[in-house]
Amino acid sequence: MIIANASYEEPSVISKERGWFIFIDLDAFYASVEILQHPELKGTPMVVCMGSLQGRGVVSTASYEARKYGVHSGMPLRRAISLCPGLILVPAHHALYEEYSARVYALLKTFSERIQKVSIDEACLELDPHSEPEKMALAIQSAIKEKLGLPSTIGVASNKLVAKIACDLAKPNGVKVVPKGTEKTFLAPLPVEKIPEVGPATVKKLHTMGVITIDDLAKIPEEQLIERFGKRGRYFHLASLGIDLSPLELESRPRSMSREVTFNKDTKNLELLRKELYSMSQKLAEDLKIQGLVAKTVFIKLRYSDFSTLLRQLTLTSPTHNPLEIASCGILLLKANLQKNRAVRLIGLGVRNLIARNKTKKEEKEEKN
Ligand code: TTP
Ligand code: MG
Repeated sequence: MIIANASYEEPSVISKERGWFIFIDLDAFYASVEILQHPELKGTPMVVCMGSLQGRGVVSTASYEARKYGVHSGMPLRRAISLCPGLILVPAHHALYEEYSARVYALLKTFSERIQKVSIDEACLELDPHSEPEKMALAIQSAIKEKLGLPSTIGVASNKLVAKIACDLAKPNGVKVVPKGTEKTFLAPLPVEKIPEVGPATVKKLHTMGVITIDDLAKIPEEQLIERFGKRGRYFHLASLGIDLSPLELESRPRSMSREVTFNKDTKNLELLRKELYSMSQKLAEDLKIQGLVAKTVFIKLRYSDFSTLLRQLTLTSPTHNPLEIASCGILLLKANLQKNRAVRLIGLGVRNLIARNKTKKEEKEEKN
């Protein structure tokens, strides 16, 4: 149980026994996905970048080898190159990162249905109070590595906020458990900027108030923080005590759906590829109808014999769940992108950008009858 300071007045909520929160963040995510595509990059100082490789490009993420030179996300490429001679630059492939993100999410769902996707490479799971969270965290970390080849770090605590901060501290490739009741002492020595939402401007203000560590923050009366920062003041106060009562935001709707087939024998046969797209489009349309969804974006995946993988997508002017429309988009993408002299090992078809479908009047009437 967390003991708040004497002025805190919601004991009934605080004393209610809550479960364990497992916060997962993939390590150097975009870089790790690129390394899976190009294993020769492993162990090198490299960055995944957005924008022009020569001109005004920016670092999306840096491998941990590049971080040793001070290279980090958001840094202009020119600066990164000057800090780290020999830095390898790789252009970003967003559709591929989305795909890996979806695979990680699907894998995590096999551990617990209570899951919140926090960002493209972060998720938080909730376990019941009597589970063994450390064992679970280690099992999750191994599964992500073994099944998908990706390194990750996991923080475990009695709430989301402390679990996230623990995860941050354990990077890379670590697991950090904060035992129940030790949240405040765990946070106390850390710099205030470890609290999410305490950005550079807030840090400056806090520093002028003499607040450097989270313990310093905990000593400032709540009223003073509210006076200075409004509603966020209350959040800062609770955060400094290791309190976060926010529940998981559970997802009610899938982000994407996809189907894929791996051929027994690699193929260059366009007719066969088209046939597979048709059959996958039927299944996808069925899945969409069951969930009452329509899709705005259709994508295909092609994996050639050498395992190089290509993802291409197109966005429709009006969303659909029509199998023929989905198939036509897939075939269009296939024709535009297939390299005819290369044999295909796997083909996939998927939809994303899913929204709830408004039923037609006729369907509503049929449902009522
Ligand atoms: P992060 O989880 O913040 O960073 P990371 O996974 O690369 O490294 P680590 O978690 O080990 O510290 O972000 C996830 C991905 O989001 C990251 O791989 C690239 C992308 N990203 C950007 O494109 N720009 C940014 O400024 C940041 C912070 C991330
Ligand atoms: Mg990450």
